[in-house]
Amino acid sequence: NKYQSYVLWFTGLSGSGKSTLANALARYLYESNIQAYVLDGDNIRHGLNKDLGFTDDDRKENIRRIGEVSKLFVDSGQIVLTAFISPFREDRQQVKDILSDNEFFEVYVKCSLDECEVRDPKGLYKKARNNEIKHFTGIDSPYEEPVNPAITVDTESQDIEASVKQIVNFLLEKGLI
Ligand code: GGZ
Repeated sequence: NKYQSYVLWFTGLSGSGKSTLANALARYLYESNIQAYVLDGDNIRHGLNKDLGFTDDDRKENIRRIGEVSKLFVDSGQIVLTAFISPFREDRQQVKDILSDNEFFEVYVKCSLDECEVRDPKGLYKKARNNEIKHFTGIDSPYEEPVNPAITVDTESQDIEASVKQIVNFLLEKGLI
């Protein structure tokens, strides 16, 4: 990549659209000849982190490892897009702290719990409401909203394409692409 390396750290509830958005942005960048790599549950929780579940401690360890992996990608010259709930402020801050100032940008994928529950793409909220899944984020496990994210995209009021455009504009303004 001829561009600076950094992490765009997507955070938000299950069903808010983090993975969809990160993948749509990666496709957009690819078409602009900018390489980016997406880290999400599919390639991390099924592999490196398959020993981890969803207790607070496991989520902390999940995010810590993802932070370290992201740092390695950044050191190797990549733009990294991460899509994890990452519910705890402290854990996101910890990732920010192991990277340089211009290497970590928090993207808050904002969508109300009500809307995420209506979407319920995998039927997990329903299971959580029925006590078939424990420690589900937003139901019986907390989500701490970002205090000062680099960018907030409201996926409840705008479609994915508009959110991609919003992030692309942010990247252009900051000289990151
Ligand atoms: C939250 C859970 C849970 C519980 C399984 N709580 O919508 P999804 O399915 O595809 O995304 C969710 C994903 C969350 O994993 P993360 O690694 O992003 O979480 S964290 O950052 O908090 O470590 C959901 C599924 O895993 N899932 N059980 N109890 N999400």
